[in-house]
Amino acid sequence: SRPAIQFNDNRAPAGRLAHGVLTVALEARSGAWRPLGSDRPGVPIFAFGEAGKPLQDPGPLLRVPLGTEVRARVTNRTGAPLVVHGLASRRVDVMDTLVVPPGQTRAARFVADAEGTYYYWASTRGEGFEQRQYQDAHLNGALIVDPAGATPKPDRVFVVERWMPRADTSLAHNQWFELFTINGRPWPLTERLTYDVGDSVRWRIINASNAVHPFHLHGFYFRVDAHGDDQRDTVYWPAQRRMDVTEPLWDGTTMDLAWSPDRPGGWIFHCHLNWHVVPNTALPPDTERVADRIAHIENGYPGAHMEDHARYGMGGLVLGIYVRPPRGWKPYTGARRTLRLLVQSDSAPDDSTRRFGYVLQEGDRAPAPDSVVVPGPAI
Ligand SMILES: [Cu+2]
Repeated sequence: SRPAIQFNDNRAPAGRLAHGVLTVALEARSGAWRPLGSDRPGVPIFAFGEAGKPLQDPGPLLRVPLGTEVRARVTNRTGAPLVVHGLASRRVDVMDTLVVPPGQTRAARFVADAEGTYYYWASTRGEGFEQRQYQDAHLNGALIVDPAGATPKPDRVFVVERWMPRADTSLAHNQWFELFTINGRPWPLTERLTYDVGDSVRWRIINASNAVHPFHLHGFYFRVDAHGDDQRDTVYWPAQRRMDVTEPLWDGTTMDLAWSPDRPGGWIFHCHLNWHVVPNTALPPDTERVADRIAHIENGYPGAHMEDHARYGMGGLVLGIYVRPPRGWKPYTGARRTLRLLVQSDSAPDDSTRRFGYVLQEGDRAPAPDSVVVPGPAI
């Protein structure tokens, strides 16, 4: 049987760092991935692990100060040729790849020569990053290069990955059964983050999937501090930083962001593409028929109620955040204005398509059922 793949929350760096040298032994092999829970069906995928330790999804975190020499050995137990990208210096035109024949071990030795948020990735089928999916798609690991000579500010590293159930690239079937994960798990199994009001929150997001994800934070602006990919990172100087609530993270790219909660509550950070946050697909042997899956995505799963929407009506790329109230905090008790926002249509029954819009009710009288305001009313 295949070894279980553990989830990697990217807190503990792999390998041994001493005297300016990181020594790490990686292994790639097939493992049992159970992203929906240890008691639910899983699927075999390839994953990286440190030699002699459990496989991890995403792969082991490599984290070193600028200028560190990295000595990485990679053992290939996938049974197929393994091409590893990103275990290389960055300040070159084209990074070296590491080709590891089946059953063999090869070594990469390089200097971490550029500060930033990077990653390494691999494939067994000779596919490029954009074509890679199915069992190769989680052969990813973060590579973080911190400034030299200073203790890095506390941060978190999140690796976004995609899984599709088939090796072919036709979307007709696959798109209904793909899974998007953050550090190996989809919502609602993603890590819950807890902060205090006033905390400085720093995240490094690595999109190791071949899809774009416009990431959106509820409740707060975040500051974009860097953007990059697996080879280049542009760390912004203060005048380049900008405040944002939604930032597209293109295929294979990375970003550093920072924010600070100024009020308590429950919040989420999520991909703003609605089909990346639909309820998670079941995995074989429980996979639904396509028609059932579509019907359930559109109309909800049987037994799912609106009060449980967060658990049963969402999946994929969502992180839950709880901001603790400060000592002595009291909920707002001042005056409240009640608004009723209606979503309705002004289309006639024989129109070819229906137009929906918003209209605001204030006071006792409901607006006409076919009234909408375009664009929606300002609140
Ligand atoms: Cu997305």
